[in-house]
Amino acid sequence: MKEEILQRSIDPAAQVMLAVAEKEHLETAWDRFEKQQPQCGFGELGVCCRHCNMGPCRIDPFGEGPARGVCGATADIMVARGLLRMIAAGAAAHSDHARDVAHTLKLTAEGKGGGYAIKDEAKLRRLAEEYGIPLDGRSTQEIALDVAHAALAEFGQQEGPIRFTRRAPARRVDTWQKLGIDPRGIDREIVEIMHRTHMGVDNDYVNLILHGLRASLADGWGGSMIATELQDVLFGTPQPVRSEANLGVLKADQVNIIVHGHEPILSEMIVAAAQDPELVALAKEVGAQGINVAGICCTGNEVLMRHGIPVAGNFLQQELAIITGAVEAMIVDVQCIFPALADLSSCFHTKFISTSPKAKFPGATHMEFHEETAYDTAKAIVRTAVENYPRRNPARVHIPDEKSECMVGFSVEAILAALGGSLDPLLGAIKSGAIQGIAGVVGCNNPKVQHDYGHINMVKELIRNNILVVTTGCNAQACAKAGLLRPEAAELAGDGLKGVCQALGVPPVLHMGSCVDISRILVACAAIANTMGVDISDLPVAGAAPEWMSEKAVSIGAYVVASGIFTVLGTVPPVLGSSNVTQLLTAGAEGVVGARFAVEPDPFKAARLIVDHITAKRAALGI
Ligand code: NFS
Ligand code: SF4
Repeated sequence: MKEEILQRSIDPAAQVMLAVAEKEHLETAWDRFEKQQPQCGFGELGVCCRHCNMGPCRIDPFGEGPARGVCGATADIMVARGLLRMIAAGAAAHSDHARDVAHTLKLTAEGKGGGYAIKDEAKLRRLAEEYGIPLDGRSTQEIALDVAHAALAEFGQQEGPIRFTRRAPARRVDTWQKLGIDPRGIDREIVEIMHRTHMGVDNDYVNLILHGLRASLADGWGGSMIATELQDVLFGTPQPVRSEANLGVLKADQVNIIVHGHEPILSEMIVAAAQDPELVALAKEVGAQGINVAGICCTGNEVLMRHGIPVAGNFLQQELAIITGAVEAMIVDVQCIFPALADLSSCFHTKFISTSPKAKFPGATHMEFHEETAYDTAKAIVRTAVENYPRRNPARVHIPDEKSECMVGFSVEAILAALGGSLDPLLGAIKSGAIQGIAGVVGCNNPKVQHDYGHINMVKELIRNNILVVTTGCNAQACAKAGLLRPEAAELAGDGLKGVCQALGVPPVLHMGSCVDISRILVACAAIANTMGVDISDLPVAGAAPEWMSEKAVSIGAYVVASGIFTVLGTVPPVLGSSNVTQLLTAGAEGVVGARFAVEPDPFKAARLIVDHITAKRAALGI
């Protein structure tokens, strides 16, 4: 294998496919990344602004050229405003996803949901209680309708707190209130970012960043948490289940369908339709042995956790999946989908099918998906894939052998069940030192760094140091591919963590779901802090996003830090052009919200930062 390919990814399946891509002259994100070099230095530092048409303006980071934009905006202002707009986009993405889930719950409660049902009634009732919705003598449908309305109301709410923020310890809420960052309605906070970052509005970088934290909290404890909770109600709360991950899950003799994107509203129905006897029979008629659904990105995580549907790969493998030549349809909804997939799939028989009215792709086949007719549309989409099977060219099929087993589905409910119904055994293990602490390692891939290298090395290093890792998103898929989500991976952990995992029969790395499910990590941290009678910022916990790329990751990082959790980023955010903003995020924030960011591209050094942080937090707690 060529060194250049080995440098692009540590994943053997990705390496095989990159070699095929090169041989067949197919362009991937890595090639386009190279063509972008050198990337714009102003953009990298965050010191360019296009917020009005007196610009674009930029600031000379070397202090020789202009120090202010036409309006007088400084580097501090540009960097802070740019960061806030990233938070706005990320929070909007998660929260608009949540809105669709709440809408689906509403339609289902009204009997208009085209095939959806309420799968976790107990959770629905718990949520209803939290919202103060009466339960006695009422039908599931009535309760569900009230919960859906209550959730939907939180988007446009003008005053008063977002319900689930009150799951946080009282001291945390108190901090938010004192800082004026206790979020109001979700949409309101996002709109206020757009207002404040308009030309000539908020020009105090501290005031800007504080509002960015407020909007991010509306994502983490609002939009994302609503998405997670209502998805559990509709599709079931994940429980441990075994599956497989990596491109080797594609099958040479079956119709392969990839679901890629984010909202299980679509992928759940595709999974169901792929099991429809009529379509399975059709697959046999066209010469296939069956229909194989596999996931990429977070919608893949959703159906992996709830149905054991295998994962074909993470973010940077979306093109590689098509290059296997064995994919009949790549079905997408929203977020993290390369527009490049249209051209690439046209080099194969693969149908690239878009489904969301919010996300169209030139060159894609658009089969619009609406909740009311969900199952019928899902069937039509799966039928298109099946009918495409005879067009596959077997001479161009390259499915790599690589795949790994995984155990996934560790919702907070599932973790509690594994612990025998109470957090006490976990707290005991933390107090005894068998488990030193907990790290949430999450986030994307990014061609700026070797694919999966940061994810895997950081996670291995942490478990070796007896730090339990909880994971979501594309990190979770990296871990699945690398075999770290198997109970046997406990062998790679330090003795303490290994003992706990072996006693419970769980992996040292717990897959908690998709990126909106980082809300599950918040819920777990809040529950631990409440049980111990401390704030989240007192806990021996940390967060990390070793290969992040998305604006959603910026919102996540912001709400994790604003929740009191030290967070290490592996790729550099566009803030270094302002030493004041950089200083605030990586140091000053500690005195404000009890946590800060660090940036460390080397996963070994980053893991060390986390180990040291956890050691210090343990000492402060006297454990
Ligand atoms: Ni999260 Fe999950 Fe992956 Fe990054 Fe995209 S899929 S929502 S944004 S790339 S982890
Ligand atoms: Fe330039 Fe100010 Fe307009 Fe930004 S807002 S483009 S810095 S004049």
